[in-house]
Amino acid sequence: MKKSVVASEKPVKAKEFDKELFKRSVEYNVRTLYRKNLEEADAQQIFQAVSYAIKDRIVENWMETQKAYEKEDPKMVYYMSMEFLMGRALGNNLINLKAYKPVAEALEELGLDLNLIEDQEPDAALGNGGLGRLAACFLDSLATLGYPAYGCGIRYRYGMFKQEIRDGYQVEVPDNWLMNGNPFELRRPEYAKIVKFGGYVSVHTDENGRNVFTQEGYQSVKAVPFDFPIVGYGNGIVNTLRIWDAEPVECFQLDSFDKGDYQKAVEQENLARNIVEVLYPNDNHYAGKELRLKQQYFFISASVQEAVEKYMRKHDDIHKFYEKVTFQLNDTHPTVAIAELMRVLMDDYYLTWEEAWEITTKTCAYTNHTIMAEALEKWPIELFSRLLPRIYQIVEEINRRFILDIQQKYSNVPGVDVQEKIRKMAIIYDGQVKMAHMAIVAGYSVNGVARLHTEILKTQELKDFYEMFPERFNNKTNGITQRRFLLHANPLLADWVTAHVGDDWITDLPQISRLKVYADDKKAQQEFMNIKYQNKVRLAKYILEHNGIEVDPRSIFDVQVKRLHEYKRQLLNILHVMYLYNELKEHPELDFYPRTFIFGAKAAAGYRNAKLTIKLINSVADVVNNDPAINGKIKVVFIENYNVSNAEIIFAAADVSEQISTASKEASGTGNMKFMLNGALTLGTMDGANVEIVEEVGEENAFIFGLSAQEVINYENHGGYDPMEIFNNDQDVRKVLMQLINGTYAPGDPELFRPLYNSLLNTQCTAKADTYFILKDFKSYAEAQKKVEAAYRDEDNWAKSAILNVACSGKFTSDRTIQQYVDEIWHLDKVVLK
Ligand code: 8GP
Repeated sequence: MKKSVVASEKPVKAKEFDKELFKRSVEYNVRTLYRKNLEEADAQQIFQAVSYAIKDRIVENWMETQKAYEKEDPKMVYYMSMEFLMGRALGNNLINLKAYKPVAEALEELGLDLNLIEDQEPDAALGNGGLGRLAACFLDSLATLGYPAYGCGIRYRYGMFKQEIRDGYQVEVPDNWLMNGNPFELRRPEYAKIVKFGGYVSVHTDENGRNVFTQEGYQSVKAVPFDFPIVGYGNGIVNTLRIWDAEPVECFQLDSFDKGDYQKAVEQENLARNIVEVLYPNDNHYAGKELRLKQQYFFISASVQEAVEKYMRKHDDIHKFYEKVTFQLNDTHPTVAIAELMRVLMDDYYLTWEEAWEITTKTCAYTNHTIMAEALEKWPIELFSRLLPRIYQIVEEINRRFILDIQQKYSNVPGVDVQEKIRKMAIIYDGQVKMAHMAIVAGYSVNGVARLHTEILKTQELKDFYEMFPERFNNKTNGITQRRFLLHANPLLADWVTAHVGDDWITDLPQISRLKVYADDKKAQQEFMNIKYQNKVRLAKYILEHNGIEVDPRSIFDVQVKRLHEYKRQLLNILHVMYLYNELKEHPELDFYPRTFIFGAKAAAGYRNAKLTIKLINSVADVVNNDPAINGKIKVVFIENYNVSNAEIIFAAADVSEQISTASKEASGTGNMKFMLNGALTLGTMDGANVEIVEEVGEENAFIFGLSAQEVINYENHGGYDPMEIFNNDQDVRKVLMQLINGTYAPGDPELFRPLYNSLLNTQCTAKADTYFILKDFKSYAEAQKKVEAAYRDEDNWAKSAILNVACSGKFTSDRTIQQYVDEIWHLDKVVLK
């Protein structure tokens, strides 16, 4: 680990929380913001007043931190991401200020309930799922560990859509999260930047004989940053998430009317209005929309310009930029940063190509988050070059030089077809710009997000690149912040853990392993199960309020919450529920342990099979939940609008964590870790980070089933497998599949679920069937589910396994992940405020 820099002299962290002062400032804020007193203010107004009071405290630490960074001039990481799925800020800020309990007490003295106040805050849902939430966990860990960092992103006016379920279907409702204003953000117009789109590039030679490239005839947008404080846990550090808003440049000058530029001015205004309007709601899928590329370049250009300017405010030698700055590219979405940095260095700082390349390739590092082919970003040349003409020139040159490198490396290697290498590896090929290739060619580090995922990258997806640049590849298994997902989300369990092993786990999660000695302790087991029960009661109440479904907290809570995607196989889960229901109907005497199957998932708006799966889950719920013949033994619940806030309630209440992706498809998963931390047992495939979870907790404390990644890959390499064989030979499977098309769950429209049926069987043989091996894994899944039931009947042993899951979750803190990024990629120094 690297040395610590001790910066500020002033003690900022030990400041006692002054309850009376806090109460006065809440009252004062209500008065000055709304001209009301506490009794008159409504819940939202109180939320605002409380948040402003907390922000006042944060701002002091924020200034201290930034002053320390200014003084010590440490190296900084810029975490560049299209998505930051932050969730709510108030509760988290209180937790990290170590002020949660005193604030709750102070509010109680004012007759207010902190929980209800927290519920007034809309989620900052500037992300789709795993990738965006990972970015948020990373920011929390960076601040808590005291590493200088900026998050760089977009201030979408509308975040991830709100999901309503109407008649069993998902309906997308705009998420107007800024409607009431955001108390924690700070607008920073003094750091605004101009970002240019379109036009053409003219070249002329200057007096020194240098080629000067100028973009002309372009449209421009003003990027205005909004800063969010990222509070470290109990250390006084406050980092910044900087997200960019778009405004039109002020250019309505009279002479431009005269020149007929009125049209252009209007277009610029529209561009500004559209560019940050909405987050694209696709997870693990690339839609190729022009506006999306505009969004990417917009926030990247602004962030890169700011990073360079900030550096130059303190230094005079741009050549050493990479000593103070590193860019982590969160998937390929921010990859234009590579060409943009080249552009700034060459066009604004007059560096040569070689000088600029040297700096860029020491600055940029890339994380890959998925191997799903449909997620790989490839932009048509026509679009890319029209929108970003100068950037395209630079990408072309990177590509030209890279192809020379390939030729040089492989021309004389026997048995290597150089043309084939170029075809597979070029950045520009077949009319497309391949962003992942650029990220690897220009990045000094390429990492996957779980051990298995990184291995698959090295041996399959990115094999050629690994062969050429083996030293760049490394693994960083994902992690999650225990401060949000245990300390805040599950206060009962958090207190219980602290009572048994002290509170070091809050900043040093591996300490939680000291719980292991309690795994066999009968009293501890009972206490644990009692806490789980209370959390199930809390979730049952949420479900009743939000879904109108009554569930029994004594049943097994079997939960699958995550984005809806075919590879995540929610369909396997619900087909199995249909199978169980058939069993119960045929054998009413069956000794069946009551089970509540809980789903939560948003589907991309244009993803037909995903949306149909939601409808299927709700249709099955309708039938099963209302059939008195099964006596409430199975309940199916689809939780509307799964998001970070309700996730916190859901994880705490889960007994079984469904992590059932087709092996090799889930890069890591992070929900799996949140469940484990809250003492749920994993029912999963050997995929993503499940592999490492099982390694930590032991296979006897999880339920593993299904094909291995290698088996899946082998089938894929041989054209798949034949699901008809299973259909023909397995009566149970056949019955369930027939129920998809005989109206059992859609009496008015028996054909409704035909597309799902076809995706599994494809009787017309027009496309591959069951590409996600649902039928192939069905039996093995059903057997694992039987084991779950048997295991749950032995309550002591279940409690033991659950406690061991909590105790063995230490590896999966994002603090560990970030420390590895720091040690092995970024090489930052800690800043300690004294
Ligand atoms: C996800 C992966 O699917 C998941 O396994 C992993 O845990 C997570 O990233 C964090 O590493 N990928 C995405 O969320 C993703 O590709 N999203 C794109 C739409 C942005």
